[in-house]
Amino acid sequence: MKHRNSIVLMVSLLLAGMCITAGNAAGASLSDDRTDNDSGDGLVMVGVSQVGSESDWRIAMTQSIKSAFTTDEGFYLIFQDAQQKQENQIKAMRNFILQEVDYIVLDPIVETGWDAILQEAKDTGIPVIIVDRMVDADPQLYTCWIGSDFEKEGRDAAEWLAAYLGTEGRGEEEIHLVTLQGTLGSSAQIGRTKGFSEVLDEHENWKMLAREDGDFTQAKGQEAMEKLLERYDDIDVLISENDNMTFGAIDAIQKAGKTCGPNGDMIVISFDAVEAALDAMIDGEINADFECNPLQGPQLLETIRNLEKGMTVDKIQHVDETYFDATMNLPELKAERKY
Ligand code: GZL
Ligand code: ZN
Repeated sequence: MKHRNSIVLMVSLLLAGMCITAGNAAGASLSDDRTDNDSGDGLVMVGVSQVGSESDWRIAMTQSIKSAFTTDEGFYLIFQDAQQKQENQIKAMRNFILQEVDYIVLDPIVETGWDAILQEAKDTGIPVIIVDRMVDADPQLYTCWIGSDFEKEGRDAAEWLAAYLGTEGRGEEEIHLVTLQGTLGSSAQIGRTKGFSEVLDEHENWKMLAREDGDFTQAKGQEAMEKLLERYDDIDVLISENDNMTFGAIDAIQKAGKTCGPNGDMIVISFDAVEAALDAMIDGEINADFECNPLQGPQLLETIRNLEKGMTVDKIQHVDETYFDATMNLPELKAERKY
């Protein structure tokens, strides 16, 4: 892939004020020119449009990308945090096109609204790689997608609950559930809700009382849980579609004078399995947590490397994931994890 040079530098300097960080993982200043590195090739320029910094998971994913795409590895990274606004992502992508980056990486906050900008990138011949969340657009408009199987996460959580209730002798009991949903329309929310619902429908003694939008943040998770606790006095299970909403919900549960976790009034099932959530599980506040692996930087780096060599890459690439529950040796497992 030909590498861009002086136009980029001029345009980059113009964009310096547009809160777009450029340069290598250490965020080298814009004045660093992109002259040849030791190997004599120019640096491969990658523009990344990230959802935001709304959760521990997101911070870990951002770090994974920044530590993969360094100048030592032959890359010039331009990283833009959209503060959870789709219009900021589209603006950033337009800037990347203007700068003639070699690749655009998009983590789309929601699935819809991307056709036009993806077409613009395609028309300029810039490959777009989708990471983490998915777009609802013509697959011809992007090279590949790297991320989690969100529906599997949701199904696995429901199947864990069915097994757990069985061991607790509550397999036939009427079970009252509530759900805190992530950013509505995001593939993580769509997939987790859909996957869980498919198994929910197999248990006629499970009653989903309500689903509330917690937007994947701790504050909104707490607010939504407070509303649910006011509305329902018999909640047996909370399904929370990410750990940060779970942290907010636990505060709301405890403020309401109730308890949660393996020895509590309420079973809590969460998603992401970030470090702070494993701590909460060790403290007995969460029953099970379904991992969503944020360490996608290395797989993204390998994919771009392969594309640079002219190889074709798999259109859909799932990252490996597992789950944790209170029966496991969590301190040991936590020590091995990178996030
Ligand atoms: C999932 C990712 C979600 C996380 C949340 O891949 O898109 O967004 O589960 C994050 O923590 O906000
Ligand atoms: Zn009940």
